[in-house]
Amino acid sequence: MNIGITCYPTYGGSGIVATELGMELSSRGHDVHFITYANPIRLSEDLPRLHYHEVPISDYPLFQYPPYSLALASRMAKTIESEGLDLLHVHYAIPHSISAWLASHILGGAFPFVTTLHGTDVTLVGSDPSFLPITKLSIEQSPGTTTISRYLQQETQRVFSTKKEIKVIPNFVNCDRYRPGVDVELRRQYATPEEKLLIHVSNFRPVKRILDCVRVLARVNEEIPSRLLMIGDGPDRVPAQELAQKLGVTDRVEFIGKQLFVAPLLAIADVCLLPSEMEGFGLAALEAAACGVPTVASNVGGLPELIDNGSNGFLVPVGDVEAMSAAALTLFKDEDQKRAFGEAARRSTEMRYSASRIIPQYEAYYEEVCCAN
Ligand code: GMT
Repeated sequence: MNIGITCYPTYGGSGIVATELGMELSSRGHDVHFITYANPIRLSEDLPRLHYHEVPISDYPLFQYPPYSLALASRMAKTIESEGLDLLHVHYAIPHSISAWLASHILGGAFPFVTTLHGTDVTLVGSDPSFLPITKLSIEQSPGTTTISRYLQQETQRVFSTKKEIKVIPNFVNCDRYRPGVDVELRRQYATPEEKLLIHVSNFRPVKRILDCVRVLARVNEEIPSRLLMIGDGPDRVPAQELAQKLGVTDRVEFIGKQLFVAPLLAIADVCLLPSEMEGFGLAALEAAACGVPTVASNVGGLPELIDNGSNGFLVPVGDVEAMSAAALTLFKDEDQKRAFGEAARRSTEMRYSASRIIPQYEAYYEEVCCAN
């Protein structure tokens, strides 16, 4: 097929899923056209059949807020025509879904597109009164809609009071690129062999509750010498650094910023922490699981669909630092159990969420939406 993909081309989970999906589709023989304001950061340039169409945006002085959604719709319509696209797949509803709907109408109103909802486009931004009506419209008008978990499917129907049929296609991971295997030299940069290593990956937005990661590190370090590796960046980085200072663990928490290749870093960790307030799915936990690293996470959103509490990770109430620390310490104190959890995490990922299992579900859904349109 000839597929157009629109996403946020940055470090957010939805952009990563969209970029990985495009690369998987291209490796399966599809032509994939990214229509975005910048080249997606994880996009590998040496793969065939991948194309990039930048969305130009005018900075005319009248515009206090340049109308990106409209520029995007025009670019989508132009690319559909010039490249002969079969279908558009947009990731994150706002504003991509309404832009796709406009593009379809520019071309007569029958062009097929799929909207994938990822999380905060439903739970935070989409449910904000300033965006709710337009997001509801775009979801209801989307010829195909998917969510990344059963939780988000139900939440979408509840938040937007809609009976719209929504297909669940979960997040996926390439199990060949994300795999277990400790690079001893790399690990030595962040911890000694006697120390335990916690890891966290996110965009450091308040919804991720990264200050809890620092609190957990301080707590477990009282019993077992430990370190915390923080990957990513965002608004809560400085508050987290200040907290580390206040708790006297600055030298035990390392912030290494945004990283292009997280797999080798995940693989050197003992436990991944995901204390989020909410997660549509929890891609970081899935990537850690593929690397054989169990996650201790909040018992929210789509996380219980991915983490089997007490067998491949632990789920604790949101904000319960003591429970999160106790779960990490359980694994730290019993090497055999930690290994068994890591192996179970890898096994369940291969069986349920490997790219080779999930990508065919997208392909089948594209065919279905195109045939129905
Ligand atoms: O939270 C993020 O990392 C960003 C956000 C996004 O939309 O860019 O991620 C969401 O999409 C990911 C990929 O589908 C999911 O795995 C995350 O759970 C989801 N984040 C939230 O719901 C908070």
